[in-house]
Amino acid sequence: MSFFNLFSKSKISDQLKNSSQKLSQAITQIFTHKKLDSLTLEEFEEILITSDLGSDFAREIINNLRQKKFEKNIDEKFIKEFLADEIEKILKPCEGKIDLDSDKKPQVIIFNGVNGAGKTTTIGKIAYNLKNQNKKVLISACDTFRAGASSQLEVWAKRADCEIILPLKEGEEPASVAYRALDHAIKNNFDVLLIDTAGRLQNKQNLMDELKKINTVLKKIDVSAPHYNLLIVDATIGQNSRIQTEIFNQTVGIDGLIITKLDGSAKGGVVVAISKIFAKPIFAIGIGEKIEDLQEFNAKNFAKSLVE
Ligand SMILES: Nc1nc2c(ncn2[C@@H]2O[C@H](COP(=O)(O)OP(=O)(O)OP(=O)(O)O)[C@@H](O)[C@H]2O)c(=O)[nH]1
Ligand SMILES: [Mg+2]
Repeated sequence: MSFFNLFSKSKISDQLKNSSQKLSQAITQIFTHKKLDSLTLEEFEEILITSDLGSDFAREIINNLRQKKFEKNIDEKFIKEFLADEIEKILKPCEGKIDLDSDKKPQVIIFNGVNGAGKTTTIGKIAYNLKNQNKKVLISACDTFRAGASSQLEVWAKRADCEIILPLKEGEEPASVAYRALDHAIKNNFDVLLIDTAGRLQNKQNLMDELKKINTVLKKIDVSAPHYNLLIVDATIGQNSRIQTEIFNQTVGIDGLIITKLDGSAKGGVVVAISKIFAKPIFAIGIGEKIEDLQEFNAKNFAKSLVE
């Protein structure tokens, strides 16, 4: 059992077109009629960095190429294949699967992330998907901070046809809502509890502490909870996502990522940079605003789509 019995029909290669066009055109330009000399390699390194693939990855690729002895002119096709292979190697260990078949019920999943990353939307998509796999799904609205947050989540809960636990009053402590939700989920034999949290910048210490508190309170009911702390990352912010991953990880321990807004983003390369540094599982990718716009993360497809 995973999030994905219902696959989004759109192809990741279409979604990553903006990322891949930029990279591909640049590669074509520098590798046409050129020898693999150090100037070409420098230009290539620059392209990899501006494509958000990350400086560590770029350096490694260039060193790797430098050590190869090429007799004839190198062509674009070779470079693209080589690059796609290297990207796939980095991404492969990050293909993540959430185990929802565990005997331990409910499986509790907390959605963390900065403002507007796509937490609430992603919960809607996942709830819908799991519901369609006959799972009993409870949603908890622990974003009690922003007016309108609960009603936005309620709309998603209705679409997905799932029950929701709402704050009793505006500004109720998020940890208190989470507590009530887990209590309800256990008593009513739910399979999965999805917890929405308010968006927060990683440098707001008091808000980060609030996330810790949600975790602590859940453990009072079930020491094994939460089973997953997910970080929802907006791909369009590019390199900024690295620092977010680091700090959220330090605060609550991130078990995996969901990377959103890969549709149309020209910054798909950042998935490689994040994977290279954190090697965290990527449980899903968001490729649109609709309820079915969530996909399983496949390293090979992603690598190919990024370079093609
Ligand atoms: N194109 C695109 N838009 C997305 C995706 N995921 C979410 N969005 C949009 O991003 C915006 C913010 O999404 P939310 O789900 O409200 O984000 P959030 O993290 O809950 O935001 P806060 O609660 O304010 O922190 C909305 O307009 C969503 O429709 C995606 O995969 N692709
Ligand atoms: Mg939200």
